[in-house]
Amino acid sequence: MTLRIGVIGTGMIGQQHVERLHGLVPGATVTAITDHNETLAKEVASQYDGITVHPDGHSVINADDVDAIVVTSWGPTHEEFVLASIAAGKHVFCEKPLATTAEATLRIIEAEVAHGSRLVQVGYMRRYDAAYREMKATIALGVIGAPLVFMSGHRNPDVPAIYTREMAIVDTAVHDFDVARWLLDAEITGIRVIAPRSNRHGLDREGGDDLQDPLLMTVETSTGAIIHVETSVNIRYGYDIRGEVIGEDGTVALADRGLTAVRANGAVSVQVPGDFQARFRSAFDTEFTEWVAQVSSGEPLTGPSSWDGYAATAVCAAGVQALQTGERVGVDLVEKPALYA
Ligand code: NAD
Ligand code: ISE
Repeated sequence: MTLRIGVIGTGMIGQQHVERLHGLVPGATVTAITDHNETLAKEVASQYDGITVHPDGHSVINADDVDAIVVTSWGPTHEEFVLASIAAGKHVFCEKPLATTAEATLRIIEAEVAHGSRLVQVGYMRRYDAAYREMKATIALGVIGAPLVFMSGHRNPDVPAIYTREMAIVDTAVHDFDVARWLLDAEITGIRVIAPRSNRHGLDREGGDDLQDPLLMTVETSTGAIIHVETSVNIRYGYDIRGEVIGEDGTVALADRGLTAVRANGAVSVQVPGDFQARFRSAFDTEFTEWVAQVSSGEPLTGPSSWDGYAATAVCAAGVQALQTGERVGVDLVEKPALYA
């Protein structure tokens, strides 16, 4: 059976996911799309056979030729489309964040729990990256002993003018929070945020606010391990995702990414990806391949759940408060429903 997918939001990442789901991922096809910008949606549909443009997200969700939904519109619209998909009894893959407030993510959890089985998956694609998976397997084998510290560096060469100070937490570090919870098998219980003087590239930006960049976050977990997150979003040299878990007997780190290492002129050089697409392309492919296979076969979903979406958003809210106040802010999650055990 081919899974017929409707995509809501055909901007930057929506277009990439349409391409992926309409040819690359086995057993999937895109039948319906929509975007606030109808001209854009029509332009995207015209590049493929068999895709109908719908007037809005609800029309996509309720279309007879749509089995499952992918939400790639702006964050504040996610709650509405995820809730409507659950009401229609259809599987929904929602790009991060699941919703922009913890209260909204809890409404999604409530609706999914009332439905009685998992329908929602959230786009935290790092869990599908081969290097992070090997890191998690290494920890599980006990090679480095119990994990004590996770150092996570999240570096972007630049960010658009619309990027605000808080986005270093809610848009960028949110990936580090999710992957840390998954790697360490722990919940996040508190956060502090400090900043050195700002990178000059984050100041006097044309059409954008001044940024506090980099940010350094100290994040506490339920197991007693500490996570250190560094976001540097104007670092120019490349898109570089660093990660090292320090355990009782050793460490495991993400290796450099280049396919080759050049030794010449007294130096060794390895290429750094230019952007998140280059760094995580195969993680996105794997993420959708596994999601489509699980939805089509009716197997239980194993990807990031509404609970993971809630936990990440709750940490972000605490992180923003910690940035604004300079204080440690605790993260108090509600009791986890059995559906997500
Ligand atoms: P974008 O602005 O390029 O695209 C979003 C599109 O959604 C726009 O074309 C907009 O017109 C459309 N849209 C907004 N509201 C809509 C509505 N109510 N109905 C229909 N269409 C609507 O943004 P983007 O960079 O593609 O990001 C989209 C989402 O993907 C965001 O939530 C973002 O955080 C997430 N994202 C995830 C990753 C990742 O690494 N997993 C990377 C980039 C973006
Ligand atoms: C973007 O929205 C993403 O999700 C990327 O993965 C991240 O690296 C970037 O900082 C965000 O702006």
